[in-house]
Amino acid sequence: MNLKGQTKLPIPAPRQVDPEVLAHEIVERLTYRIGKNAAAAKPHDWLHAVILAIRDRVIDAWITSTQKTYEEEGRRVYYLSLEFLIGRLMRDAASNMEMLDDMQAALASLGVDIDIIAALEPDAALGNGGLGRLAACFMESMATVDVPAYGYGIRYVNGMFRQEISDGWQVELPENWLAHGNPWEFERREASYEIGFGGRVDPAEGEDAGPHQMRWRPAERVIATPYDTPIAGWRGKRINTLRLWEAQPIDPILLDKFNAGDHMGALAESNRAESLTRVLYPADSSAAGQELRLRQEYFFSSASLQDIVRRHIQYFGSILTLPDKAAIQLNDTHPAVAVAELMRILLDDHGVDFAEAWDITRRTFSYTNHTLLPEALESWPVPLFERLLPRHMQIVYAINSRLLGEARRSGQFTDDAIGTISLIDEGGDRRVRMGNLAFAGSHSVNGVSALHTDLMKVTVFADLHTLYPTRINNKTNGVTFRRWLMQCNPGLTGLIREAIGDRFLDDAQALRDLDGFADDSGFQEKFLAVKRANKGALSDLLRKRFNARIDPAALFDIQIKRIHEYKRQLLNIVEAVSLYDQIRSHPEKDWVPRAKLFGGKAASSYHNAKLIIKLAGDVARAVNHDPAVQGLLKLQFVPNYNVSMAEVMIPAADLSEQISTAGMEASGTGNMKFAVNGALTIGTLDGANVEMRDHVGADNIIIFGLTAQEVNDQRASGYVPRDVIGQSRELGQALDAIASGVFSPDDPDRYKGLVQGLYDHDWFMVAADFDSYSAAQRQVDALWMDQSLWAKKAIHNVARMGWFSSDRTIREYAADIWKITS
Ligand code: GPQ
Repeated sequence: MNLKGQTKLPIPAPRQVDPEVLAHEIVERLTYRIGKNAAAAKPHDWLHAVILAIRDRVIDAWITSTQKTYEEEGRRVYYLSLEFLIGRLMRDAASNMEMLDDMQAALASLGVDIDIIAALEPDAALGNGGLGRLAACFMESMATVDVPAYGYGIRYVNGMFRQEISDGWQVELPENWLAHGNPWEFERREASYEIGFGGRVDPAEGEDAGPHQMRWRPAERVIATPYDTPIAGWRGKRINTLRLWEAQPIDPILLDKFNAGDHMGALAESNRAESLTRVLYPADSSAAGQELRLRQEYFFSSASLQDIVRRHIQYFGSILTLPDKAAIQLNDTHPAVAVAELMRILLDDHGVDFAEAWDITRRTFSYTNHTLLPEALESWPVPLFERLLPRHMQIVYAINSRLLGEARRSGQFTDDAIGTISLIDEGGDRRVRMGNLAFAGSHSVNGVSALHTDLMKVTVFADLHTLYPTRINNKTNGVTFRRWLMQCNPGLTGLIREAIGDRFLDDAQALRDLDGFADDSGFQEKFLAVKRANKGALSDLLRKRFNARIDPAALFDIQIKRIHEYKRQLLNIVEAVSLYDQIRSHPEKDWVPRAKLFGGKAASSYHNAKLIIKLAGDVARAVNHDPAVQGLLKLQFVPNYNVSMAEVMIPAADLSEQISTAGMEASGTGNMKFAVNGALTIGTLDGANVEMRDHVGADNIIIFGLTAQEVNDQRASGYVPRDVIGQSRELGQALDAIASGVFSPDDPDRYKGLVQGLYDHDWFMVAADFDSYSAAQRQVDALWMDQSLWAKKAIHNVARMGWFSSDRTIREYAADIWKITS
C-alpha cells in the first residue's frame, strides 16, 4: 500500500497523560492483554502492563513520525551496526514521552513501586561495549534532533554473555533477554528478504546485459525477517525505527527427510539458518575471525541494503537517485561488505554501468572508524570470502583495479604504498581488507575524537589519506544526557533544575549556567549530598547483591569498561597494591579512605584479560581482610558489568579512571558519562580525554603520563621497561609482591608470566607511566581533603560537559556527512 498523497488517514484519538488515566490504562492492559486482575498480578505482569501502556503512546507518535518522514521526502539516515547496546527501555521511553512522573504516581496509586518492576526488565545487550553503546546513544539523539533515521542490526537471541565470577575467575553464561518475550518489538514479515551464500556466478543473459552484469546463483539461501523497535526522542518529538534482522530457514522442516526417519537431517537447514543470528560475538576491539561472523556481516548488510533499495524505488522510482535520499553510515567495518553488496545490486539487478554504480555507492556510504589497534582491523582470507561470496569477490577485484589504477596514475606512491592502499593484503595468506574497502567505498571517513582522527591520517590510512586528502574528518563522540544524566541521576538533575532552570533539558550546553554556582558553598553542600546519596544507593546494591561492604564516606574510585591491556586495569591494580603497601608502612599518615571499584567483561579467549580479573579479586581478598588497612582501602570487582549497572555506578563515582596508554583509546564515552555526573577524571591525554580537558579546564581534571607522541618516541627509541622498574622502588615492590605469590598463595606462580611481560616488553607502558600515575593519585588524595575545592571542580565538570552530548555529535554528522538540515 502506498501512503503517498493520502493525507486523511484514520488515527487513534489523542490520549491524556495524567496519573488517573494512566492507572486505568495499566489495569486495562493487565486485564485484557495479560489476563490477570490486580490481585493476581506478579511484578513482571505489572511491568508488562506498564510497558504496553507506554508503548501505545510511543506508537501514536511513531505513526506520526513515519508519515512525516514520507511526506518530507528528504534524505534519510541508515545506521548500519552489528551492535546496539540499548539496555532497558521502559524508563527511557517513559521519560522521553514525558510520562515518567505520572507513571510513577499511577503505579503508586495501584500499590506498585516503579523501581521494583523497572529492575525486572532485561537489558537488551546486543553489543560489547563502547561501539554498541554509541550506536544506542546515536539512535536516541537522531530521534531527538529530528533526523529521520533507521538503525539496522541483528536481533541476536543471545546478546552479550552474562559474567559470573567463580573462585575469582570469569565464567561466561548465556544471556537470554528474549526468554519471556519482548513487548517493544514488532515482527514485519512483509519486509522479508532472501539472503544467498556460496554457489557460482554466470554471465547475465539477455541482449541488453552489460559487460559487468552477472548472475549470482547462490547454493544456500536463508530468509531475513525484521523486527522493529520504536526509539523515542526527547519529548517524543520524533520516533525512529530500530530494525533488527532474524534469520529463518526457507523450509522450516524437510518433511521428506523427516518421514524417511532422518529427524536430525530434517531440521539441519533450519538449525543452520537460525544459528546465524543466534549469538553476538563477544569480540571487543578484536576481529572475530570465524566464518559465522562473516556470514552475520553479509546477512545483515544484504538484508538492510535490499530493504533500503526496495523502499527507495517504491517511493522515488529509480535507483539512480539513491544518494539524494539515503545516507548509509557504516559503524566500523562490520558492515563494510555492504559496499560490495550495493555494487552487486546496481550492476546485476539494475544493469547500471560500473562507473555510475561506483559513483552512486560512494555518494551513499560513509564510514566511522573506531580503533587503530591492528588486531581489530578486519580482514578475511580470500578463499573464504570467495567461497561464501563469489560475486562480491569479483566486485572487490574490480573496485581494486580502479583504485590501484588511480593511485598509480597520481604518481605519488611507491610500490609499497600501493600495497597498503590495495583492498587485498598480499603479505602471507591473501586477505580482503575491510577497512580499505569501507574507505574506498565512502565519501566520508571519520574518527571519533580529534586525537584519534589525527592519528588515523598518519597510521592505518596514511596512504589512502594522501590519495583522498579531504575524505577523513572528525566527529568526536558524545553520549545522550537523557539516559546518562536525567534518568540515571534524578538527584543531580533536580538540583541543577533548582539552580539554573530547565533550559539544559533541551540544550545540554545550557549546563554552562551552573558554572556560576561552583563557588557557592550552599550549592556545593547540596551537590555533595546528592553524590553521597548516590553512593549510598550503590553501596546498598553491592551489599545486597554481592555481600560487599563499601563505606559511602570513602572516595569512590571507579574503573568500568571492557577488560583490555591497553585500557590498563593492571596499572590501577598495581597502584592499589603499592598504596596498600604504603598504608601498612606508614599507618601514622593521614590516608584518604578509598573504595576502588572495578567492572568489565573479558573476551572469552583473552587470557591476560581474564588473569587481570582474577588478580583484581586476589588483591581485593588480601586487602579487604587486612585489619591494618581497615576503613582506608577497599577493592571490589563488580560482576556482570552492563548498561544497567553503569546507570547506578556512574552517578556514585567520585573519581573516574580513564588511564589507557595514550594513542590507543579511540575516544572513550564512559569518560564523558562520569564527568557529567560530577566525578573528577584521572586520565591520560588519550582519546576524548584531550578534548574534555579543553572543555572542563586543565585545573579540573587530573592528567598524568606520556602523550601519544611520547609513547611513540619511546617505542621507537627502544623502551626498556626493566630499567624503568629498576628506578621505581614502589613499582618494583608492588610487582615483586604480585609475582612472588603474595596475593595468590594457593598458586604462587599465577602472575609470574603477567609480571614478566611487564619487565620484558610492557607494550602498554604500565611501567613508564606508573610513577606519574601514582603521584597523580596522591594529588587526588590531597584534593579530597578539601571537600569544598573538590565540589567546586566537580561542579565545573558538570557545567562544562554539555558539548559532549550526542545531540551535538549527531548535528555534526547531519550537517557535514549526511547533508541534512533539521
Ligand atoms: N570500540 Cl573497534 C569498541 O567498543 N569496540 C570495538 O570493536 C571497537 C572500538 C570503542 C573504542 O574502543 C572507544 O574508544 C570508543 O569510544 C567507542 O568504540 C565508540 O567510538
